Amino acid sequence: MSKEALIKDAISAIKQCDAEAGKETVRKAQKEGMNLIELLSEGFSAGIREVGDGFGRGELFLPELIMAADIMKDMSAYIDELSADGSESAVKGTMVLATVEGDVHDIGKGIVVSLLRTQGINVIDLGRDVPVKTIVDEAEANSADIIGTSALLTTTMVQQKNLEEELKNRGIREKYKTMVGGAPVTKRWAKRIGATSYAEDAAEAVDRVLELLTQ
Ligand code: B12
Repeated sequence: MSKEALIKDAISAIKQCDAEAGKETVRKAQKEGMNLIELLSEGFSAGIREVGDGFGRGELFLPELIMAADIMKDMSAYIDELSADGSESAVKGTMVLATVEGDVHDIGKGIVVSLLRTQGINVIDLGRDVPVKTIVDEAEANSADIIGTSALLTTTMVQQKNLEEELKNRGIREKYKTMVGGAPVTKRWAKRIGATSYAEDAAEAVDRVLELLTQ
């Protein structure tokens, strides 16, 4: 089966809210030797965006969007399970990662977490809707090297700025590298708020994190 056909099936599994078809596609892709992270980003993620667009146009209802988002998370977890080869690679650094307060979108963050873990980064996933104070407390408690935040709403992006301020107020800004991401977040925003780094997607996040850890 071609890569294009597998991607098409992945998109359709999300649109049909069919977890079994999704898992079957993952297994087929693995058999074909396809990179499963690619299937996740080009297939399943594209599916959830299409469902979101349909919801935006009023063609789908919220329960359908929520169901599709749940299937998307199942697919992400399934790919994680299959990708874990049991071998412990040397830990290259520690990063805390959270979706900011007021924001429940955690699918993209989950993909970033999964991909970083495959690259030997010790990622402490704080979940979603996490207050800035908790993020900083956890970074301190875990001696993190990097603090990453995800924001999917234009109204919650400001929490990424609040994080920078919280670190400054505690006199510990220089201790950490900070990294921001999420669909509405841009390189320009990162620069404006004084974040150390920005990445557009999970693959770029890995490159940036590895760079930050060697600086
Ligand atoms: C799924 C979804 C939901 C699900 C979320 C389920 C979940 N567990 O995540 C549900 C149904 C719950 C939901 C709720 C809402 N949603 Co919504 N949702 C979406 C949707 C369709 C897809 C988001 C997604 O998962 N994308 C796929 C992932 C893989 O992509 P990603 O998140 O961008 O992540 C990638 C990168 O951004 C990056 N990245 C992400 N995080 C990080 C972090 C770091 C550190 C780095 C480096 C990189 C990085 O890497 C990821 C992988 O490559 C989008 C529409 C869209 N087209 O994006 C709307 C969207 C984000 N939602 C929107 C809205 C408005 C809402 C609601 C307010 C709706 C409402 N009126 O109730 C609520 C908000 C509730 C809240 N308080 O958070 C708007 C936001 C508008 C805006 N700009 O502010 C969007 C854009 C829809 C729209 N067009 O209007 N939503």
